[in-house]
Amino acid sequence: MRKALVIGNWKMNGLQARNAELVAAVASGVADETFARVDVGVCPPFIYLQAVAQQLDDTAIAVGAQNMSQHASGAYTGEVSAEMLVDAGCRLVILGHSERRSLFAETDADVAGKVNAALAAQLTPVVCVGETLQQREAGDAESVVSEQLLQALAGLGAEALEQVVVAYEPVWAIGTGLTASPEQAQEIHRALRKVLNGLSAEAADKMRILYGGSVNAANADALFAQPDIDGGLIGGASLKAEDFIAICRAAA
Ligand code: G2H
Repeated sequence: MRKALVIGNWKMNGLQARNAELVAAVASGVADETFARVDVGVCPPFIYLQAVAQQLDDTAIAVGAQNMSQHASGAYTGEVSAEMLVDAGCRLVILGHSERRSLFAETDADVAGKVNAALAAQLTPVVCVGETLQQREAGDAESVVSEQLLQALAGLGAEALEQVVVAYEPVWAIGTGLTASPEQAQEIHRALRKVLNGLSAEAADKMRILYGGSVNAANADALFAQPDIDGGLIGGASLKAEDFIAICRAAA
């Protein structure tokens, strides 16, 4: 059985005082036994990673970054390496989020390079894939996300694959209030599991595939009830402790 995982992607939101409040509320909200059945993570902006990691030091909540460089070190102004993230207390890193792909021109090859760099530093990569509305309407959703996944994971063996988390985030559902129906999401999750199965049957069964895209306290239960949905990557709703805790409870 795969253990559920819920990760908050704060995107470019929050300042120190607000972060400290949010983190304290989430930490106390997910402290009881029910939540032992779900892994929880939060991904603040780079500059706050260390402070949040320190605040969560004595909890089970993992801290992650929203992006990183594929390079180990050197003349890459403005970039942050996997090793630096680990040094700051991170255990996770979101890679290939559609906002990175569309706003910052990240390619599948960039994502693959980052996945390898993250694994080499023992960081858990959370690899995002998702189709645009246009691609879905053309009937290409499954082939688009399958290809993104294959490219991101190219060359990885079973042992490495088991360290990877996949997140299906339909671009048309991100921050729009539109959510894929549980059935639509399950259909793509099943297809992604099949792709993983083609890479390693053993790993595919263990790998967690999260759903992301306007998940909230009201729709989380039905999404997480689907057999191939192993939790969520939560944007807007992760900025409100009460909502994020409710979503974690739905996954537990
Ligand atoms: C998708 C998601 C979190 P939201 O980007 O990664 O954001 O829940 O706001 O749609």
